[in-house]
Amino acid sequence: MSIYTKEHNAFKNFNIEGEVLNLAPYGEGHINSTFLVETTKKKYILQRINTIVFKKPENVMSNIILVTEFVRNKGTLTLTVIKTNDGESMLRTEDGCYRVYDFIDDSLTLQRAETREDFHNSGYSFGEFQNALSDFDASVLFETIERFHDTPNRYENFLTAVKNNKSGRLDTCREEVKFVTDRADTYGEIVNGLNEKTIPLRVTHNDTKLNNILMDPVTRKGKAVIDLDTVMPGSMLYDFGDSIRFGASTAAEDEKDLSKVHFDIELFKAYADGFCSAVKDSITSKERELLPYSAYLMTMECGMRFLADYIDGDTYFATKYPEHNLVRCRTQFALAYEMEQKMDEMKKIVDEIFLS
Ligand code: ADP
Ligand code: GN1
Ligand code: MG
Repeated sequence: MSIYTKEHNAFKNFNIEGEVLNLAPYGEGHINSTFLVETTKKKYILQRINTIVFKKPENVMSNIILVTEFVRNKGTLTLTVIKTNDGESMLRTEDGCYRVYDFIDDSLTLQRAETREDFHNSGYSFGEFQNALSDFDASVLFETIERFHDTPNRYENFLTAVKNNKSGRLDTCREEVKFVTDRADTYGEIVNGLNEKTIPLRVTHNDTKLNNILMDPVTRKGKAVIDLDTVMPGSMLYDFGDSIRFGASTAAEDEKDLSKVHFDIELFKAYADGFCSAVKDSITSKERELLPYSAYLMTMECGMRFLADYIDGDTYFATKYPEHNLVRCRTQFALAYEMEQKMDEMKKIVDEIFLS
């Protein structure tokens, strides 16, 4: 019998075609447990939703059903939720909440852009995804994670983690903690702008890592935007900044050798070109001005989240070894530091994009 018996048992409750041939872990997400299931007829994605992160998974599924129906009606390829035999969008079992999607075949998940063109294309697709949601009624959406990109609030939570030092690891990361506290006065611009309404609130993806988009292996263009758990009202700047954080690095998010981790300004330019060409008709001058800053901010925010989780004892992000979150936060801080040095160059690139 397979070691994934619980997952097999859960999968049987969904309205699937064929008999299961294989079920195995899949992908490199940090939040949900993802499995590829091959049946005699088709392939599916089975996920156990992380209910520590998503406290109300039924709200997540309600958002996903609404958003996918909306964009599908506009002709966009998107996730297809497979219902349970009882017609529900997820299954609650003793070991957690499961959902099933159709596997989107003939697609690539990139952990790193292989060429600048790949990254440019992902920027265009994330921009287009936002356009597709521009007339979506945000009031029907649940906030699946409260204050998800509220960086000042993330900073407060970070300070609480430092104060409590639950894992006793604080002495192993004093330098990293100082890197975050030294920059305390830089975290508020987007949240303040949203509150003061100088930055528009839009429906955004909020987790625009390169591995949250499926690419066409032939054309190398974005095929489908996935991982829709955090689609919520937010700022376009979150989507832009988070993509740069993950994708404009010369190394993996968990590279241990920091001499390999650099912020690649050419990749920044490629993504900015793609994203801005998609949102050129809707982006405001304030948003334009803050694009470079958003890259820095999302990188600092993610770094402080990794570090807080390390200090808390790894309760949020999936980790493969005890220092994994510490290694991750170091890459983020290395990138944020280089972004600080290159801020003027980034601004010039954005200005040139809008002049051309
Ligand atoms: P997490 O929230 O843990 O990041 P994701 O929903 O992003 O989980 O899924 C993890 C990975 O599984 C993705 O990066 C992608 O490679 C793959 N994946 C998820 N859904 C699909 C799908 N419907 N078709 C093909 N691949 C998928
Ligand atoms: C998580 O789900 P995944 O792996 O695509 C996280 C993001 C972080 C990212 C860091 C719901 O993204 O916010 O930026 O890890 N998602 C959630 O890699 O917290
Ligand atoms: Mg993901």
